[in-house]
Amino acid sequence: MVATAAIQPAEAQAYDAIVIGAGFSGLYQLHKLRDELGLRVRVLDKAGGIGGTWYWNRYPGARCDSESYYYCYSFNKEIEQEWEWSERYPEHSEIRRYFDFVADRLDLRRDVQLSTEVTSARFDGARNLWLIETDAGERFEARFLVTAVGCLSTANVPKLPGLETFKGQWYHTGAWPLEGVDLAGKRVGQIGTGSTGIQAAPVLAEQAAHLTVFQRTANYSIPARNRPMTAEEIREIRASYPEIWRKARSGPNGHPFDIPTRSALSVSDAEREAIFEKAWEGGGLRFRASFNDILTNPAANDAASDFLRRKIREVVKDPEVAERLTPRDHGFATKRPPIDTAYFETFNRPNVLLVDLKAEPIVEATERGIRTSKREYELDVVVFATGFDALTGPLLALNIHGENGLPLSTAWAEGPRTYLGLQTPGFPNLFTITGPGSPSVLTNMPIAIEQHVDWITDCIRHMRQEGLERIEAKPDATESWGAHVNEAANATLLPMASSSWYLGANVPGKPRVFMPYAGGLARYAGICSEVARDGYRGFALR
Ligand code: NA7
Repeated sequence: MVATAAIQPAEAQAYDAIVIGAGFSGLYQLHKLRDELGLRVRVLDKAGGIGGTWYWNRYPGARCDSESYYYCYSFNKEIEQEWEWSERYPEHSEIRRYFDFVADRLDLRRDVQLSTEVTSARFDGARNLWLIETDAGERFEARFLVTAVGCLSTANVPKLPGLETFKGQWYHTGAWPLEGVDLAGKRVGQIGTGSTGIQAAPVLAEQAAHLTVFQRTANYSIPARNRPMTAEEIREIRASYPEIWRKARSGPNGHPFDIPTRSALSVSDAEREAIFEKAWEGGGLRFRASFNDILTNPAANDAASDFLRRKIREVVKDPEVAERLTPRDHGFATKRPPIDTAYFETFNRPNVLLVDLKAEPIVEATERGIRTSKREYELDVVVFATGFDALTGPLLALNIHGENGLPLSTAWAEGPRTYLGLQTPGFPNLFTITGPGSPSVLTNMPIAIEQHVDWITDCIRHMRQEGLERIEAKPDATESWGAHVNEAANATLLPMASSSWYLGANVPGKPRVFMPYAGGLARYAGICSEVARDGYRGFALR
């Protein structure tokens, strides 16, 4: 008789910490835990390269909306002084080169395991360890699990009936083929006019024979005014970094802008117009900082929105097209404000057509293209610029189970519940970098990421010094934090944009909860520091 041995699961590899994600957060977290605390750390990422969101977002026109000189790490003087950005806003490939530079400089690659998707993570309460499994059947165990999966990394591809019958190609912008897509001579249909669609449309229109833009919600946009950096600017920026980082950390959004103390209503109409005009000419997200109350005072917001609507009419030659491109259902910046390079100008091109989905909703995809309630549009390529299952999507995709097998999807059935966006009750030793309930997507991300990684590192250092094995958010602290997150959102106009992804409104069936913390990054960082100083108030440690 031949004994058949049962297939044994792979033996678990032991680490102090497993970090999921190799973008800004994961790489910095690796550096801090490994090089400062001396921990054994493994970073796992399903991508074939480092860079997180910038590994995946390679669609035509993809670049960052934060300016390059502060869309980067601030923790390392040498990196800060040696790296040189070529343009005001970094293009996706340049950001990947920056990651390569950082990874080589800090010797990070040897602890980063790529092309490895985490399929589950389970907490073993008896041993206070996380057990992590991957798509290759590997198993890891670690005291700490840190998710560094980004906030906008789970593609939202609408369930379009008939898509499987479409004979052309379709792509989501957030999973753009590495080798690129040759659009020459093609009829392209782009669905979505958020930040991504607004960046992509002008470039798609140049590359393709014809572009049809399917717009559900008209959007505001500020010209980016991208340009090469001059040697003089680079010198000045390098010399001013201490001040740049001080401003970025002391402001509400992690941008090093001077926020004026004036209200949009405290100046005459002519002065207000001149200030908006100057900000428009300067370009970029700074427009939002023209006055201090654009996001809190409806009349101030109306003034900004009205200015931007007039700009659309000035740029777009066909008045009917201009009207369809004009947002009327939400105020400026209540949804994430895009910035652009010749977006509205694109609709003056003879090879671009705007389809207003409010007037003719999409019914289905067909073999030849897309059919709306009015007609069929023949297309060779469909580009879904339809955004992401933001903030919670990437975390829920990890199949995380906490104490007693509690699924994260159950704990968050009514929307995310976190303490400080860092932890969820029932999930000890799990830290979420820029998780829901933290300022995250309302900020210039690297600054928010560094604040979180520093806090998590200090917390783990503290636990090791004190011989503690477990930290868990308390339910009552979580409830009060949730109430404070709501209160902070309701003090702004942000919850008023009913179709916003900040609220989860872009994903059918997702609970409507305002997810990021709108109370400002500086205030938030102060709260986190206080909590730590107060013996990690609101957390149970043992
Ligand atoms: P966004 O900002 O969520 O934009 C997605 C766009 O796609 C938006 O115009 C949506 O219209 C549209 N959309 C989504 N689903 C559909 C369906 N089913 N049919 C038609 N149109 C649809 O994502 P982005 O990628 O542009 O930007 C995300 C962030 O990435 C950005 O804010 C930066 O932080 C970086 P809607 O407005 O929901 O009516």
